[in-house]
This record gives sequence, C-alpha cells and structure tokens, in this order.
Amino acid sequence: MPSLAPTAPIELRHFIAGRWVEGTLSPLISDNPARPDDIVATGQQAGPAEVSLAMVAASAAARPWSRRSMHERGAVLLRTADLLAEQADRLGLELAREEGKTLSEATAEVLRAAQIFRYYGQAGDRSAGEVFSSPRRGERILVTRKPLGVIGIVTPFNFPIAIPAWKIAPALVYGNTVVWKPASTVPLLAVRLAEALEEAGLPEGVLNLLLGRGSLGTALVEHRGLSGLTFTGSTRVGRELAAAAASRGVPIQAEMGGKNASVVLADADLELAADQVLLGAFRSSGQKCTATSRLIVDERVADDFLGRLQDRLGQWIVGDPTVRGVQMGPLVSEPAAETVRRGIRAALADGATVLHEGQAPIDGAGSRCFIAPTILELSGARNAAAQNPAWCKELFGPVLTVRRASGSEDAFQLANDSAFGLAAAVFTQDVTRVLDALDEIDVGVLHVNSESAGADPHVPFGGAKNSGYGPMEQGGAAQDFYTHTMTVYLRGGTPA
Ligand code: UN1
Repeated sequence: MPSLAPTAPIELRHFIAGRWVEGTLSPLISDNPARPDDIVATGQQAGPAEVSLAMVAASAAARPWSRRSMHERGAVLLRTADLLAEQADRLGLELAREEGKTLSEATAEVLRAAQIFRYYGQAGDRSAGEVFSSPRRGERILVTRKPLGVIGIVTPFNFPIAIPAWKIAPALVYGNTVVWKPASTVPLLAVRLAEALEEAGLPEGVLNLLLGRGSLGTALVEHRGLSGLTFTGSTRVGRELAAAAASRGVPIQAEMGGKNASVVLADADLELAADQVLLGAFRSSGQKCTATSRLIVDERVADDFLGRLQDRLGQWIVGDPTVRGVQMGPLVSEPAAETVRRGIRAALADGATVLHEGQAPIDGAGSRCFIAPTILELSGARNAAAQNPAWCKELFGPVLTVRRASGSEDAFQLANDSAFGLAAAVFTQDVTRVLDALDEIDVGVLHVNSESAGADPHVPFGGAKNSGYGPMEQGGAAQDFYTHTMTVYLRGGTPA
C-alpha cells in the first residue's frame, strides 16, 4: 500500500488562558522523519512572554478549579477520554507522521491516552485519604489531600500523547492547574490533546500549552508561581531541572533514562522469549525509556536463542510507519539518528561485534532518520565489556547489546550492572529463579516472561537508581506527587 500524500502543514498555536495564540519567537517546524518533504505542522515558538502569561492564567484558575468536586473535574477527563477514543484513527495517523512510530503503535497510544483519562476520570470514586483513631476520646484523625497549585509539565517526544496523559490527567483531577511544554518535535499531538480537553469543557486557564525548545522548561522551573514540576526525558535535562527546582523548594518528579536488560535463562520458553525481546528492543525503533537495550542470555542456550531472534529480525519490515504492515519506522529526527550512529561506531571501536544488522528501507525515501535494527555482541574481557558504551550508555535507538552469562546468578549480576534501574525482563519457567529475580534485580518495573516495556495506568511506574527522581507516576502513586497531605484532628463538642 502506498504511503499517504503529504497534506498542507497544520498551523501550530499555543493555548493560554483558554485562547489559541501565536508565538513570538523563531519558527517551529514539525516534520515527518520518514519523509523530509512532508511538513506536518508549522508555527512560531513561545518565549518568556508566553511563559509569564501562561503562569498568570494557571495561577488565576487554580482556586476555582480546586473548589470543584473531584467528580466534576473527573467528568471533564471522562469526556476527554471519549473524544480521544473517537478520533483515535486520525490522531494515530498524525502521531505516526510526526513522531515516526508505526500506525498501529500510534493508534494504540491514542487509545492508551484515552484509557488513562478514563482511569483518572474516576478518581472521585476512590479513596481520598485515610482515617486514624485518636488517643483522645471524641476525636478522629483524618489524612486528607490538597492540590499543590500550578504544575509545570515537561514531556518527551517518544510517547507524544500517553506520557502527557499520565501527567496531565492526575494533575487536573487532584485539583491542580497546568502549564505544559511538550517536546518540540511533537507539537501537533500536544495541540490535539489540548483541543480535546478544551472541547470536553475544561475551564480557561486550567491547562496552558506552550510549544518550543528546551529553554521553555528552564523558564518554567524558574517561575515564582510554580508549585511542582513533572518531567520525563533525558537524564541530563532531568538532573538540571531537578537541581533548579530543589534550589527553589519546588517538588519535582523526574523520569529519566534506562538501560533495561532482558535476561533469558537456560530453561526459558525460547519462542516466547524471542518474540518478547524483539518487541521490547525494536518497537518504536527502541525509543522508549523502558526498551530492552541489553540482552543477557545463558551461554547454554545462547546460540539457539540468538538464532531465533535473528530469524525474526530478518523478517522485520522497516519503512514508512504510516504504511500498514511496516513494523519499524525511523527515529524521531536526524540528530537523534546521528547520535545512535555515533554510539554504534563508538561501541564497535571499543570491541563490540555486529551480530545482526537488519534491513533499513531500500531508499529511505531520502530520509537520514532510519537506522537498521542492530544486535551487537560483547564477548571479550569482562572489564572491557562493562565499559563499552553499548553496555552502559542509553543509545535510545534500535540497538540491542548481548552478553552471555554462566548461569542465573551471573545473569542477574549483569542485569544489575548499570547506573540505571528502570525496567527489566526475566524469561524462565522456574518459579525458584523467578523468586531469585525478585530478590536480586534492582529496578522499578520487573516483567516476568513479557517484554520490558509497557505500563498500566492503575499501578505505579518509575525507576530505581539513576532512572528516576522523586515519587513514582501513575496508579495511587500519582496522588502522592500531585497533592500534599493535610492531617486533620477532628473533634465535635464534649463527648457524651
Ligand atoms: C511504556 O513502556 O509503554 O519515556 C511506557 C518512556 C517511559 C514510558 C514507557 N517513561 O519511554
């Protein structure tokens, strides 16, 4: 099936105080990484003037919004969920064009965002605090929750609608207002989400959207009116924002890098493991902080397992992600692809060998954003392997680095050999090894016999070690970040 013909670029605007306004800084262009001739959307970036206006609007809207009942706020989220679900095909296509993930992944992501809005839309039906007994007669002690105020939200390119959903939905339902800065490579999907919230009846100023480069995030964290900041993205930027927030006493939640291992033990169901490792490593071109980028396989089954993995990868279709049937698209941008190419070169110079280089599109439609799915192996001296950039640096691309282990203990040790601790996957049929993995592997999310990526909205998500900073996201954990507790010593009159 031929890919779609480019359409006229969509006009990008910022959403401030309930109005769509033009930016005042340099141009912002969202292009299709699979097709350099396809400009998806254009506009002008927001600058410091827009940051001030958005912060003023969010501050003014904070009190009236927090006074509404949680059920009333949730109703806006439930309408947003319906609107996103109704438009999933159209938004999925725009997402695939703008970000480069496949149409099926992109549409599934829009539906996932709808599911997240639905989950938080029902927060009013769940527990809103705790009740303790008191050592004093005639008294109860309540632990209730209050919103923080204005939340700054800074989101990455790789889940242009799901990650914003899992930050914006809890921020709003727990009574905060928002100033949101999405990654500059995916502004259109941000506009679409803000449009859905507007159409769902969100009052003006409750959500403000600013499009532009990273300096907007810095301006946000430096603004006096900010009450909390949530960030997903690179470790470098996360650390900078966390330091700036901490120096001003602003609570921050930062979700940063990963270098996630899949461990395949000797007794694993190798067919299942090969399917799952393939998806974990190469879906979304490996651009997930939960992607499998390290594979640790027991040496007794290594040749067999790697053969199965390579057979599958040999069939993997790389190309224009808007064409049905394509399994992997480009990376989000040429600089992103260049970084991965440099990372592969550095890994090879340090002793890695190429085990498999998959197929990249024949002509790439002229795009330099494509990288063939690649498996590297580190088989030399242990120290050298542990220092190799393919083992310790997050490349954020379709590159899987393999090491062989001499048994489960060695495998778990290798899995822990990382400064990061976001996710891991373990493949085994042996419950004793599963329980060992629970004890030994230090990550925020552990998958047993499923790929390392994926996160359900009703349970906590986040990383150990250098992968995260501050409270976890999603599920009940979100309430911890987007509210503070108020302990109420509650008495009536003199007890009978
Ligand atoms: C997923 O694994 O489906 O930026 C979600 C990321 C993570 C989200 C992963 N914060 O890739």
